Amino acid sequence: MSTIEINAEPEAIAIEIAKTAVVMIDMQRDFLEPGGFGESLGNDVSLLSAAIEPCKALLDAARQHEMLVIHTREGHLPDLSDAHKAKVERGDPSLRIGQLGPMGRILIRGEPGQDIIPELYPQLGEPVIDKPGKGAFYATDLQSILETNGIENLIVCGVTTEVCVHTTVREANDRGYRCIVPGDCCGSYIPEFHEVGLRMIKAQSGIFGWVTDSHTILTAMN
Ligand code: TIU
Repeated sequence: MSTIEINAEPEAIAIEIAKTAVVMIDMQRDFLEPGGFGESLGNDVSLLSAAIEPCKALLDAARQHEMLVIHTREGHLPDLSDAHKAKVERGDPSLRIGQLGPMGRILIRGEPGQDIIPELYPQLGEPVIDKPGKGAFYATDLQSILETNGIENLIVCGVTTEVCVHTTVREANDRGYRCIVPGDCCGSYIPEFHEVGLRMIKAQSGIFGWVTDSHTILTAMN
C-alpha cells in the first residue's frame, strides 16, 4: 500500500492512496456556465472557472493511480418530489428550480444544465451521485459506496466552497472521514466566502479537515 504525505494546513497529513477517494462536487453546467441555476441566483459564473484546470490535473493523477473518483450533481427528479418547497420557493419565480432555462429545466436530473461540464466529465465506471441537497451524504448512496471501497480519506474539490463543498466536508467529518480540500480546486461566486470557507475548515487544529492545493497533492503523488 503506498502512503503519501501531503503538506497541508494546519499540518501535514499521511494518507494511503488506496483508502483515499477524490470527490468532485457539483462541477455542473448549471453552476459554471452562463444561463444556469448559478446565474439565475444573480451570480457571476465566471468566478468558478479557475477551478477547472486544477481539478482536471488532479482527476488525471487520481485516474493514473487508480483511485476511486466520485462525482456529484445537485439536482431533482422531474416531478420535484424530492425538492422541498423551502428550497424551491426562493428568488424570481421564473428562475426557480424546475423552471425552463437556456440549458433545460433548472437543476432537473437529465437536463443538459444539470450535467457535469465536458472538461471534467466522468469516465465509465466512476460513480456519479445525484443529490437533492447541498451535502453529498444526504439522501444518497455515498456512504455505502465509500464503505464498500474501504475509503478513509476524501480529497474534496468542486463548487461552491462555502455551500456544497463545505456541507459535504462537514457531513464527511462527522462520519469519520479525513477531508483534504485543495483550495484551488474549489470556487465560490463570492471570493470572500471562498477564502473564509477554507479558513473555517483548517482552523482550530483542523476542525473539519485539512487545506492544501492541487500542486502540493500532485507533488506528493509523484
Ligand atoms: N453546489 C452548490 O454549491 N450549490 C449551490 O447552490 N451553491 C451556491 O453557492 N449557490
